[in-house]
Order: sequence, then structure tokens, then C-alpha cells
Amino acid sequence: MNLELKLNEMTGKMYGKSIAACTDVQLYNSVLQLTKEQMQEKPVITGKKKVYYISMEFLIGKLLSNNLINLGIYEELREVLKKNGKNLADIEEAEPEPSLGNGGLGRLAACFLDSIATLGLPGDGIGLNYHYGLFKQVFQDRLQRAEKNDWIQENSWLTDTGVKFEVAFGDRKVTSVLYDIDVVGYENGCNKLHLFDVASVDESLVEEGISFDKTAIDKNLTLFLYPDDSDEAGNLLRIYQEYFMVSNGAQLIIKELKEKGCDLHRMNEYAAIQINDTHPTMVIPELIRILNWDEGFTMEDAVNVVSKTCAYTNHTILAEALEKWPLAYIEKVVPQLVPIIKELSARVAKKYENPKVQIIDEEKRVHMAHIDIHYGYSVNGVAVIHTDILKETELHHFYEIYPEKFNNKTNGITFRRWLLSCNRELAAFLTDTIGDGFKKNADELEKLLTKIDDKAVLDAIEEIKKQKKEELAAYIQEKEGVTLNTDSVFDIQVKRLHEYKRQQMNALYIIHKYLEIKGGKKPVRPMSFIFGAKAAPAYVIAQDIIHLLLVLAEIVNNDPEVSPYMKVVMVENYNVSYAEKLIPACDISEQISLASKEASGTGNMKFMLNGAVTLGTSDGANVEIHELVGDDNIYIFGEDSDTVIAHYAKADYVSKDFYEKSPVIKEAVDFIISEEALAVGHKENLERLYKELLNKDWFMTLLDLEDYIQVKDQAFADYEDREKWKRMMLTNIAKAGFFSSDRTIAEYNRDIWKLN
Ligand code: 26Q
Repeated sequence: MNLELKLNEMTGKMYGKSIAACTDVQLYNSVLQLTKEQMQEKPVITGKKKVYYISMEFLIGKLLSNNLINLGIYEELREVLKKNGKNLADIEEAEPEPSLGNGGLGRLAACFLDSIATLGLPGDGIGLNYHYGLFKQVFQDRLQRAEKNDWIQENSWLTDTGVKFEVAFGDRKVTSVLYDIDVVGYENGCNKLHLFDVASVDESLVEEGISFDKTAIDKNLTLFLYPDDSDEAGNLLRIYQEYFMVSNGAQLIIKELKEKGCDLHRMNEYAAIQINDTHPTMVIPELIRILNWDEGFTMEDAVNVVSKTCAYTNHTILAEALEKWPLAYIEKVVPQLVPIIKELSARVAKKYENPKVQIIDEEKRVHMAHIDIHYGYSVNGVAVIHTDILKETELHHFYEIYPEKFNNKTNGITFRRWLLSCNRELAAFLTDTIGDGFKKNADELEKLLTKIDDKAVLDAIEEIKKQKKEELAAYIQEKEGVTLNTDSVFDIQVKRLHEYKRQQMNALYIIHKYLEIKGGKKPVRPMSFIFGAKAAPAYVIAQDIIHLLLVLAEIVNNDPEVSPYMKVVMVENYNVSYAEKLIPACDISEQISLASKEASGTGNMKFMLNGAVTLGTSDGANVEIHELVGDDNIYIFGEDSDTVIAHYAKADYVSKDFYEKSPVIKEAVDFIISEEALAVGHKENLERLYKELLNKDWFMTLLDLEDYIQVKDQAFADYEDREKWKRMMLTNIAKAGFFSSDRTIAEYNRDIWKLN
């Protein structure tokens, strides 16, 4: 295939121009079209049994470079463009980023689709086509404001399939339309991501920012993704969205099974349905309803076969994030599911007395996770410590009933995006040093350990890091208007804003350093503290924490006495594309959640793979990172999960005690409402945050603060021992192979899906 010829044909057809005469946007559209055609020529992955990964979120990010890499034409295209005076990186910038997810759970689903196709397994995603996805974050007056993210353009990765279904709600019927996005595996065939939309959706419903008329369901259903409000009361629209996805998904699955000639009584031999957290749980009663009402199954047979087909993944132990919908809401949205849910609940009640395992509780709320556990064949957590906590604490009563259902699947990330694409320099260097076997078999990264005393290798890794820091600094200069010193240590915390993730603890460290510098204690090397985080719009304290970070950036960066030694940046609208620039440039990866609260984390894995050293608590996958790299290649601090869980059980944590007994803590916390801070920030936000930390601090920031300061100081000091630090970088890269999502997916397939 002559790529140059084909691209010239495409630009000619689309714009009547040669490659060289096109703008970057025109070239993006032409390359997009060409890539779509190349993907259509790839074989569709087939097999008797297929997995359907059903999820309210697929945070796929930009797709162009990833698809080019997986097709094996990235380098060739780059050369073709270069020859014509064009730069592939500029063309990539023209792609809008779809924001079809909140954070970790959605991004994991996207990594999984990549790995399923790469391993050649038949597996499709089922989700929703949100027109504006998650909100776009802008800062105004040092506060977050939400705007719509208008990502769908005339030319896009979506293909209208022409498939339509009817979805019946209690008060209306809507017609769906199905758009597909091809998912090409690395040097392999194609699967599909099926995104359902409402035919009657009306974009003009959106008013100021992200507000819209909540009542017109047929017009608003797929306008926006619900922002992760783990601690917000649920809302009817969310249930409409969930049922819309589930009803379409069930219809699609049954249609495909029938086309395959499958006897639905043996559905489980042809399909596995992986339920991504509780959001798609209604697929269970919906399938049972269809089999029982439309396909002539007895209730018994319908329940049995569906229970052998559906498997559930839990992504959180925050009690407030476990969905419990009032039965009255479900009655309003989908009355046809109510008799099924009542039947499922009655069957449980007949067998088990324990109120903790019931589906409908005494307050007439439906516990979605309980449906999944009773009527699914597998329950998995996403990191070893998380699965252990589920078994021992949160879901203990279920574990006693169904020990055989519980299993762990430690999360992973796709190395195509998080190494080959975002850090081509490191990938190329690794290829030169240990061969390219690691691209297909991530464990081969361990070969790098044989080079631990090779000065040339260590220096090269340091050099690549420096280059990525320079690229990031230039980008931040342009986007945020902040100048970073690339000789400084880049300390990065990027993830959704949530109190349990403790961005506020990092902020208190920054205050502490600022006061030290003001007091004359200057660090030997400058430090750059970089944040990125969106907060659910209704999450008040999270908004206050963003405000504090923006206030600190203002104070620190504009203080001539301090700014030569430290800088603070909160980047605007942190998303997948920004992550791809930040992660390769990081020296210290902040993974500082309160132990027991972060189910896994996946950012921690991306940073490690790119040679950052983790500063973290014994939480989520940090525990497994620690085991892999050993004590000398990670900075672990804070109380462990057993201690934290005991504090909750005894309700004996009093933040004020920590504040009063430690002058360092007191000084840092008091700064939040100091004259200096109030001169820049808003009294209301800063006072509310101050009071929260002092009187509540539900996620125990002050419990770990002193240890955090000490261990973080140690990390900065060790950074000066360059030989030692370079070895730490190398060890982290070498040990990251375990976190390839190819490994995770191979385990899902071996233990849960059993695709042939
Ligand atoms: C629920 C009800 C109503 C509205 C929104 C929601 C909602 C939406 C999104 C609740 C939770 C989420 C997202 C959860 C999530 O991202 N969890 C993360 O999953 C990752 C992948 O397993 C883990 O690595 C993270 O530790 C976990 O926090």
C-alpha cells in the first residue's frame, strides 16, 4: 500500500487539494477518513462466545494516534507528512477529545477494549453516545466553572449503523440509534464499541453552561454524562439513562445471539456480560423480563441462564457511591422491571434472613450491587487489597454465602497509549536496549534490570525524562501562562478531585514549604507542584479545594522571594490528552489516598511505566507496586488500611487533636484563613474548607500529614542523589509489565469469560 498516494487521493476527494496544500484540520479529517477505511479492511474478531463489556463510561480519549499505532502505520504516516512539510503532532492536536467518562472506571473500560482486541478475543463495548460528555472545566475568579464539551463533528470516528430499537419507559417510548466505533487491536483484528443515542435528542435544550431542561427525557437523555457525584443524591434522569443503555444492550445481545443460531437457553455458552460497577445492573432484570415475557421462558429458566451469563466488577468501597435507588423511582421510569425486581428480591428473602443481603430494603430502596451478586456468577474487585476488603468487610455477608464467586482482577493499562503513543522516545529507547518483545509481552520489560549498572542506559533514561519535562513546560507555558524550571522536581497529582484522594493534604505540604522558604529555609533544588482535577459540580468541598489550589498558585508564583524555589500549577480541564503530556514528564507520582479508600488507581501504573517514583499510601494498587519494586524504589507513608478501618469502626479519629498537638499542622491549616490567603481568595470557600478540616475531616488528612511531610522531604532529598534516583526510575519501568491491561484481560478471560 502506498500511504502517500492514498492520502493524496483522500485530500483530493475531500478538499480538492494535495497533502501539502491542506490545513492541519483538513489533514486531520482526511487522515481520519483514511484510517477508518484501513480499519474496515481488518478482519472482525469472531468466535462462538463473545464478551459484552457494558458500561456507562468509555473514556476513550483521542483515537487517531492510537489507531495508527495499532494498525502499524504511525511511523510511515509521520514520514509521509513530514515529506510534505506537515507535522503529525500538529494534526493530532486538531482532534477533539470525546469525554465519555468521569475518570478511572471509564478509562479502564477504554484500556480493556484495546486489550481485548489486541489479544484477539471477541468482545464489544456497550455504552451511550453523550453529545457533550463530561463537562469542560474552565477557571474563573479561581473557581471551577462547567461548560459543555462539544466533541462530535461532521467527520468523526462514529459510524451510523442504521440499527434502531424501541425503548419503553413508564411514561413514553423513545427510538434509539446505534453508532459504532471500530476498536482495532495492536497488530490484530477489530471489535466494536456500540454507543446508543436517542433519535429525538435536541442539543438546543442546553442553556447556560451545562444546564438544561431535565424533564424532556426524549430530548435530553444523551446530552451529558452524569458527573461522578458519589455523595450526591441520585436523580431520575440517571435511571432513565441507565435503563436506556440496558434496554438497548439487551436487545442488541439477543439479536446477535439469534443471528448466531444460539438457543437462548444456552445463552451463557455464547455470551458473557461484564457489568462495569452497578450502573448497568438493570441489564439483569431486563434480560430476565425479555426471556420470561417474550421468549417463553419460565421464570426459573430465565433467572438461571441470566445468572450464568452476567458478571459484576466492583470499583469502589465508598458506601455513598453504591447505588441504592428508591423503588418508587424505578416504578416511575421502568414500571415493567418492578415485578421482576420484586420477584428477585422475594427469592432472596425466602432463602436468607439477614437484612444486609436483601435486594429491597425496609426503606423500599433497591440495592443494585445486591442484584449483581445474587444473580451474577462472578464478583471481582480491582486490586488485591480492594478485593480483600470486599471479602472481609464491605461484602462480607455475601462472601459467606458465595465464596466461589469472589475473585480479584488487579487493574491494568494499555501500553499502546500509555507508553508507545505518549512517550515515543522512551519506547524507542527500550526497543533499542531490550528489543521490541515488550510490546507484545510486557513482562519483557524486566530485561531492563540487567542494565541497572549501565551508565549509558541510566543517563539515557534521565535524558528522555528531561526532554519530556521540557515539552510539558512549553505546553504549560502556552496553556496556563506559568513558567516552570525544567531543572526543578516535577511533583504531579492528577485525578478526579475527591476528599478521599486528599489533594488537600498535598496543598498543606505546599503551604508548609512556602512558610519554610519565607522563614529562610531554601530548598537545594526548585520544586514544581502540578495538579489536574475536575470536581463534580455539586460537590461543595471539592470546589473549595480547587479554590485553595488556585489561591496557592497565585500566592506562590507571584512571590519573588519564593517563586524561584517553587511553583504551583493547577492545569485547566485535565483530561486524557493532558494526562498523555503530564505523565511522561513526572518525577514524583502522588498517590496519597486514605488507605482503604482507593480501590486500585490506574494513574499510579501509568506514572510508574514512564519512570516516575511513587509517593503513596498502602492503598489500592500502590500495595502491589510496592511489592514489585521493593522498599528502596517507592516512598510509602501513612497509616495502613487496617488502622484506618479500625478508626472508622470506633469513630475515634478527632482531627482537632492532631491540629492542636502539632505546631507544623496548625500553622499549615491556619494559613488557609490567613490574611494572605483571604487577600486572594474567597472567605466563604476558604472558611468552609478550614472548618471542614478542623471539625470533620472524614478522610483523615491530618492523621497522615506529618508522616507525609517527612517522607516527601526524604524523596526530594534523595532526588539529589542522581545515581540512586536513576536506578529507581529504571526499576519502576522494568517492573511495570505486570500492570499491562493485556495481563488483566487474559485473567478475566481465564477465570470469568472463558472465551474459546
Ligand atoms: C453513580 C451514581 C450516580 C451518578 C454517578 C455515579 C458514579 C459515576 C462514576 C459513581 C462512580 C463513578 C466512578 C467510579 C470510579 O471511577 N472508580 C474508580 O475505578 C477505577 C478503575 O477500577 C479505580 O482504579 C479507582 O480506584 C476507582 O476510584
